[in-house]
Amino acid sequence: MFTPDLISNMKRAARIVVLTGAGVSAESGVPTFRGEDGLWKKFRPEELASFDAFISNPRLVWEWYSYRRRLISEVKPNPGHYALARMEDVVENFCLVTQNVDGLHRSAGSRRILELHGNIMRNRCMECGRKDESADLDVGDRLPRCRCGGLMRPDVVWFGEMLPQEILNSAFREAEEAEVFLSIGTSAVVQPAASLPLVAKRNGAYVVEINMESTPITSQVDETILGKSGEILPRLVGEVWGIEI
Ligand code: BV8
Ligand code: ZN
Repeated sequence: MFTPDLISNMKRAARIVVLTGAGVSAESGVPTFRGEDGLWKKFRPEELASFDAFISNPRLVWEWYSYRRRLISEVKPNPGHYALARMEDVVENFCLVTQNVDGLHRSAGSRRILELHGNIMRNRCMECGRKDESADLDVGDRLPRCRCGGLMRPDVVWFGEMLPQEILNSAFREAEEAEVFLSIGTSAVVQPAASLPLVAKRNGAYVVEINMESTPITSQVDETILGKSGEILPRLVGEVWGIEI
């Protein structure tokens, strides 16, 4: 299933960086964004995952996030998440950069995680910036407010918003120093996350894409393995490090 190049590069690598997207959570039952059952099929990103959408209709946006929070609260990590958590145990320098906001990597035991787009279960005050990790799943008949009176928003990065600078800088530094870079379950269209595999490639990393379909970076990576991450990743850690998931 895996090329000798992939196996030897993974075995030898002291620094492995992984970028994940919604595809890694698909087998847990979390709908992806752009796939057949994708979230964006029902709603358009500009209508919901944007600051303007929130300002013009906070209740609609809050209901969309509550729907997603409830869905995510009922799902579990899948073997792909667990395989990445075990990879971190055996690789000297490992970093997991995720675009996902569902928190499933942490639930699966991953530790060194850079959440590029925030976390859907956390609220942030629009006035004072206070963060609240214990956000309610459902939005009640009154929109959530901070003790300062400010309106709370989901602590995620919307389109047109800057990613958290510190986290983004770390992600680029990790990509520059990676010996092996895995891009998993992402359509590689959202920037700046989608440029990370190419930064790794430009700096000499062996770059492998694991996805259900080819993407805009497929022609620029060393290898693309088409298939489900929940099946491929356990087989990969099994073959490289003898890990049983
Ligand atoms: C920014 C959080 C700088 C919220 C998300 C025009 C106007 C405004 C902005 C732009 C513009 N043109 C370009 C931009 C930049 C924009 C962008 O990239 N747009 C794209 C769509 C063209 N980016 C931004 O706005 C970013 N900020 O640039 O700031 C700036 C600031 C001010 C002014 C100018 C510039 C912010 C981007 C972050 C947006 N927030 N999410 C929320 O979740 O509600 S993005 C959203 O997409 C998720 O985070 C998601 O992770 C991310 C990427 O999608 P994927 O994860 O790849 O998911 P997708 O469904 O697309 O693909 C899944 C893949 O998995 C598929 O390929 C499928 O085949 C595969 N798959 C499915 N099942 C499996 C599988 N693979 C393996 N196994 C399986 N089982
Ligand atoms: Zn506040």
